[in-house]
Formats: sequence, C-alpha cells, structure tokens
Amino acid sequence: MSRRYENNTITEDGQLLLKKAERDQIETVWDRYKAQLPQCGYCEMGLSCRICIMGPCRIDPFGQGPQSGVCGADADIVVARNLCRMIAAGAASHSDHGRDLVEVLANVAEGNAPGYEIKDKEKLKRVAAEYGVETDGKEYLQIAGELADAMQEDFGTRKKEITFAARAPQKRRDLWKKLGITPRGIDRETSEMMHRTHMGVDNGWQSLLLHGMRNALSDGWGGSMIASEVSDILFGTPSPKTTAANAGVLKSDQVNIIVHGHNPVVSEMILLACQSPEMIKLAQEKGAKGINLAGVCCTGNELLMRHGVAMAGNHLSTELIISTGAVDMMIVDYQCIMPSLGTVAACYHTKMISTSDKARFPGMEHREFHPDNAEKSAIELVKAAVENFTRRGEVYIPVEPVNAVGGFSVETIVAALGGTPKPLIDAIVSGKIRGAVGVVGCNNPKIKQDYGHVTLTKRLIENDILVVDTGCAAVANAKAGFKTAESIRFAGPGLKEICGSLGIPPVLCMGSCVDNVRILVLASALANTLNVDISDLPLAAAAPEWYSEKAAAIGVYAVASGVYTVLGPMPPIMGSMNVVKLLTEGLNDIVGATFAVEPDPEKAAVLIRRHIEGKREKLGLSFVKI
Ligand code: SF4
Ligand code: MSK
Repeated sequence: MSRRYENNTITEDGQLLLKKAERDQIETVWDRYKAQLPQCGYCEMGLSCRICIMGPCRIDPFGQGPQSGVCGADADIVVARNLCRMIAAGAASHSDHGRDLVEVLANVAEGNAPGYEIKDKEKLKRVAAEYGVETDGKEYLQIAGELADAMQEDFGTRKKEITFAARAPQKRRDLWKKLGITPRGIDRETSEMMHRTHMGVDNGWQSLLLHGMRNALSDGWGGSMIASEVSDILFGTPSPKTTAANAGVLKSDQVNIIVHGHNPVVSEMILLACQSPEMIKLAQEKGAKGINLAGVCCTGNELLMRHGVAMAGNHLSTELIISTGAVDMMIVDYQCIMPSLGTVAACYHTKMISTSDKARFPGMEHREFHPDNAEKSAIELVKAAVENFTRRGEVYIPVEPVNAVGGFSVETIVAALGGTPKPLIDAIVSGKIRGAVGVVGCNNPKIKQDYGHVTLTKRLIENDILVVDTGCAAVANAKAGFKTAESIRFAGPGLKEICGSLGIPPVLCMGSCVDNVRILVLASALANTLNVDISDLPLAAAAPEWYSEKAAAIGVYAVASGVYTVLGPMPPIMGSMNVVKLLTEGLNDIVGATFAVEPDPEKAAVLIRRHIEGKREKLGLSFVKI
C-alpha cells in the first residue's frame, strides 16, 4: 500500500477506498486539507478577530506588529473570546439536539407522532420524579407531556440551577456555587456567552473563561443530558448488542442505506421502515436479498447502542463509504456532515437525502422529517432507496467487517456489576483496575485517522485502565477489534480478570457524542459511593483526534466537572500564554482538573497513567510512580 494512503488513515478499508477514490477522481477531506496548507497562523493561535466591522484584526504574536485590535482588545481577550464562542456553538449544537427530542416527546404525549412511542416507561417515571413531576395514578402519556414541559423550562426559564445538576456530587455542586458557575438555564448560558463576547462587554479573559465553563456545564448537565435521557425514554435504554464495524458491513447483494448525523429521531423511523415486510418484499422483487441499514458517525452510534445496527465508519470515512458504489441512499440529519458529500455522491448512483429543517446541503434532495410525518416519510425514502438499487454500477467492498459489542448504558454497566457500582470500586481499590478513561471525540485530518484513538486505547487497557468510549472514537476502537469478549487479550492481567469474569470487553461503547453525559453520570455514581468529589477519582478523559466545537464544549464540561482531559489537536489558544497557563495549570486550583495537550497518543497515555497513579496515591491506594 502506498505511503500516501497509510499517512492518512490506519484503517485497511480506508486505505483501499482512498486508492479507489483517487482512481475515480474523487476529492476527499485529505485533499482539501492539503490544499489549505499552510493554514493561517493567526487563526491557529486564536489571534485573529472578526467579531465586529471595525476589524477584522490580528495581533502579532512576535511583538513586532499590532498588540491590540482596533477596539483595544489584547491577545488574552481575543483568544478567550474566540474560545468562548467555540464553546457556545458546541453547547448550542448538542443542546438544540436535546430540544428536538423534547419536542418529539411532547408530540408523542399529544398523540401527534405516529410511529413513535414511550419505550422505557420505567425511565420516564424515574426522570419525571427528578423533575418533580407527580407520577402516581397518571397515564404514561400524561407524565410524558408534563416531563416535556418541565424540560423545556430548563432551556429558557429563569432558574437558579438546571434540574440534572442535582445529579452531580454535592461537593462539586458546592464548588460550582462558590465559583458562580452553576448552570442556570441551557439557552441562557449560551446566550449570555454570545453577549459577553460582543465588542465592549466582558473584557476580563478570566471571567470570560469562567462563564465558558458555566456555558459548557449547561450542555453537559443540561442539553446533552436531556438528549440522552429522552432518547432512552423514546427509543429504549441501551443494553449490550452484538454488531460489526468498517466498510465491510455494506452488502453487495442487498439494498444499502446509510444514516449519518446525530439525532435518532430520523434514524429510528428509517430502521422501522427497513424492517417492514412490504419493503423487504419490494427489495426482493428488485433483485436484492434484503435491506441493509448501517450508520456512520453518531446517529449510527444511537442505532448501534439500541439495536446493534452496524457502523460503516466514522467522521473521515463518510466520503469513502460512498465511493464503494454500494450505497443506494444516504440519509442525513445534522452535525458533522461534510458539505462535500453531495458532490461525491454525484459520481455514483447514491441518492442523498437531507431531513432537518435546520440543515441543508448542496447536491442533496430535501425531505423534511417532523414527528407527524416521520413514519410515512421513512417508508417513502426506503422505497426510493430500494428502487435505486437497480441503478447500481460497479461495487467495491474491500474488507470483511470486524465484530463488536456495544450498548453499555450506565444502567447496563451497573446491572452487570450486580446492581451497584461497588464491585467496580473494589476492583479499583484492589488495583486490578487502576482507573477509567473516557476516550471520545472525532477524527481530524491533522491526525492519521484512528491512530490517536486506537493507540491511546491500546496503551491504557494493557495497563489495566478501563476505557469507555463514545462518538467517532468508539467507532475507531470497534474497527480495531477492541470490543468483543476475546478482546480481553489486549488487556493487562487485572483488567483481563475483571472483564473476563463479567463477560465484558475492556473497552465499553457508551454511545454517541451526547452520550458523554453517561460518563458523567457513571463518574458521579462512583464519587457518591465513595463520598468524594469526581476530581478525587482516578479518572481521565481524552479527545485524541477532536475537530468540532461540540468537542470543545465537551472537554470544558469534563474539566469543569473535575475530569483531567487530554486533547490531541491544539485548540486555538497559543496566542495567549495567560489562557494556556490557566487551562493547563491554573484550573487545578479552581475546579480540581486541567487540560493537557498532547498529539502523540503514546505520550498522552503516559500523561494519563501518571495522573491516574497520582489520584490513587492521594486516595491512599496502591500506586506506581510513572
Ligand atoms: Fe477588531 Fe475588536 Fe472588532 Fe475584534 S472586536 S474585530 S479586535 S475591533
Ligand atoms: S460524530 S462531533 S465527528 S465524535 Fe458525534 Fe464524530 Fe466528533 Fe461528530
């Protein structure tokens, strides 16, 4: 295989499909990245500002040129403002996804969402109780309606604290209160962030960053947590499912439909339509053996968690999956969908469909999904995909799929432990498991695809550190074969023993990007059992290949919740040493956790191991000096 392809991705399917894409003269994300080089140094350092029309302005990092923008903002202010706007955009994205689910819940309650139902009634009651909704003697649909109303209030109504903040350990909540960063309302914190970063409002780089934490917390303990919980209520709380991953999940003799994006509202209906006997019969009439639904990115993770639907790839795979020529239809909702996909699809027979009123793409047909028409639209789309099967040309599916197990919700993990997190704590105390790390986030062409996720995960599990993963990292680790019962061979002796006795892999898939909140809930359960704060635990997070504003918000809510977080790619902050020092050192004294940036996953593994052993030492547990 040419070095050219090996430099872009570690995956075999990716390398083979890159070769095909080149032959088919398809421009990919790697070609476009190369064409952008060298990227703007001011922007990379966070030193350019285009917030107002007196600008755009640049601050000279070498001290030779201007040291402030036209308004007088210096490097610290410009860098902090830019970072805070990233956080606001990320928090808005995941939280707006959460709002869409609440609207579906409300429509189900009103009987306006045919095809949708309340799948997890017990969870509906549990969550309703957290919101103070009386459940005794009420019908489920009434509870659903009242819960949807109460959740809507978390978005906009003036409050002292959003509801799910009560899930955090008391010590953490007290700290947030002391710092004045308790999230009050989901939309409110994002809106205030945009206000503060307007020219002439908050020009304290420290106070801006403090509010950045509050804004991110409103996502982690608010919008995203609502998204995960309502998804479970509507579509079922995940439990372990066998599945498969990589481009080999496409089938040459079946109609292949790919769902891409984030929100399960569309993909769940597409799944039902694919299972319809009428559609399967139609597919057979057209010469196909059946209908094969697979996912890419997080909407795929949602289906994998609840139904074991296979994953064709992650963020950087999306163009390559189309270049197999085997995709009869790709249906997208929103987030992380490259605007290039329509152009790639035009080279093949693939039909591209956009479905959200807030997300349009060039080269895609727009078929808007709403709760009242979703069931009918899904059938129409699957029918169109089946009919498109007959237009297929040459198909190239270069690899066999890799088996995996997914679907580890907190409920499942606790059930596997016998109904309480105590066995996990015992394993940590005994040192058989040294700690746990959330490996999360995207792909980014600046890092060889999947190299960061897979290398870091491998190093952690072989050192007896349990890995939980989400998002594109979860797909990378599935493709790498870390998620079957046999994968315990990659684990160190202690982790191998524990996972072997529980029958679970050493890398547990906890879902999509919004499902990072499941990790927060698990961390809180561990902290509460031990009566300590999250920051006292031997835990860490890593986003080895992140690219997205949503990942910025996730990283900030992880740190603000007390979790040490190692980023692969450098965020645009190098223009201000004050901001860098605060994020990588100063936050330790403020929230008990910091960021580190380390693009080399081998070195990131050492940083994380050192951190975990340090926490073990502080807790009085056996520790190793690293
Ligand atoms: Fe320039 Fe200040 Fe306007 Fe930014 S806000 S563009 S630094 S004048
Ligand atoms: S899809 S946010 S590329 S993880 Fe959630 Fe993947 Fe990152 Fe999107």
